[in-house]
Amino acid sequence: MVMNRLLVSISASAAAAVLAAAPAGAVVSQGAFRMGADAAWARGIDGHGTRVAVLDTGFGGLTQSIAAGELPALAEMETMSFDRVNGLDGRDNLGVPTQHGTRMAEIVHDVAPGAHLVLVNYADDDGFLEAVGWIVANGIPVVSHSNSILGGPFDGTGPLSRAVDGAAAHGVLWVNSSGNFAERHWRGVPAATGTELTIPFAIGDTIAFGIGWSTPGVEAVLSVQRQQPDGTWAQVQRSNGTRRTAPLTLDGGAWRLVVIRTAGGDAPVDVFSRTVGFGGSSVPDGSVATPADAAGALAIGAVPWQGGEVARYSSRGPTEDGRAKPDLVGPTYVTANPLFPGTAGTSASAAHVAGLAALIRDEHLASGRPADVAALRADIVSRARDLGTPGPDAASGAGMARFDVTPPRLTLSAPRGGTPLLGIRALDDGTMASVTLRLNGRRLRTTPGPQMRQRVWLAKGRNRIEAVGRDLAGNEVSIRRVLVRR
Ligand SMILES: [Ca+2]
Ligand SMILES: [Ca+2]
Repeated sequence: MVMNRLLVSISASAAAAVLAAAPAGAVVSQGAFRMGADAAWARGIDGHGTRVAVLDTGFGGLTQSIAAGELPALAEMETMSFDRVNGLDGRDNLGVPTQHGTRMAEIVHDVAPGAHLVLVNYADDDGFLEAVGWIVANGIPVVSHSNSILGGPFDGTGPLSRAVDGAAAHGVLWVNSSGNFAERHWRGVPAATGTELTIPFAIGDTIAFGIGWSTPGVEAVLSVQRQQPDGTWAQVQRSNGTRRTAPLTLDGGAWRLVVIRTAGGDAPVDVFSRTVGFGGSSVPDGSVATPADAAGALAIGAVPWQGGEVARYSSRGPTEDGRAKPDLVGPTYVTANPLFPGTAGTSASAAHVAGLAALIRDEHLASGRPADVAALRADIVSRARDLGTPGPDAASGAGMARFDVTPPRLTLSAPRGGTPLLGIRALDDGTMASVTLRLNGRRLRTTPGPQMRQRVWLAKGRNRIEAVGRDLAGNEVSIRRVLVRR
């Protein structure tokens, strides 16, 4: 759940256009508009009546976020902590104070401002299982969980993934980040004598690894080794019963990671790294971690909100047992709180989709449609916009999550004359991305926003005019007109 606070490199005008649409008092994530959540708000659908549990390791910075108007008052939220040492503030997977949960809650709140937020945190596997039980017992219908646990198997059969399946069977729509591990994952057959992975370690790196396999009878361990003055390698750490290594900060020596098969025959294992990339040893396929690997989890990959390309780091399917994951992708690299621009990773994407789930549940309840997990999942997946090749793929699943599936309505005005001033105007419940004008098949101009006025020079005879409008959620419409110049 590494949260990158990268600076956003969007154009100032695009940012201004999106941020201008935000309600007063708080900045709203660009991802909300990219999903066309504003098309829901325009119809009074804001997630009210739905409790969303934001499950995380820690909620540092909560007071400041509430004071800034980025989250509702504490009295309007619920909180529950299963971290008996640090309470709701919590610590991240490496034991460091974290505001990750607060950032995620802000995103859910931006997308579904009417949803009732329940902030829940945990510190370890037992705490996670307790939290799942508490969420089920409290009948909370949507969970936003942006964390990955790196002890395998990664085939949906581990205890944490089974717990998520149980929650789903009890009516919880569990939205989970698929993980940021496409470049921090290795899959291969380790030797009994040990297979070294080439990791570009650096002084000061804090490292933590996990391993898993599905083949019965196989056992394998991770060995973190440091080179000795005489050139030999000594083991400093070994993966424990949870198939993970404890966080370790590297000093200036030479370090390596070795995967050792200790039982069973040749069989593939998956190795995940919490922090550092695997360089030339990285294997993007199969990099979806736990509990996103659970059948009951809606696993979410990452696409920067302005574009249509899956982020390089976004974990890819399939799972160890060959199931397709992620289920879909959501927007990331957003600003939901102006003090934290560029909140990135599949974490942010999953929080957006959890907010979307609250909107869609609200819509289902308001219109008398079924709002059970299967109905909501089916609706969310069916609305996704395919990215790239049609059909699900290992990087983007069913495509980009969105609420708005309605194309804009376009009007084209064309006064008579040889050089008419054409007017294009688009109406949409969501936010318009652009309008484009084509003349005789050639693109004349594309402008951001909902309208354009453009003088065109018409050739003698028939001139084919085409206006295309596209909203931020990717819905497109075009209208055509033939203008004759005598
Ligand atoms: Ca916000
Ligand atoms: Ca639309």
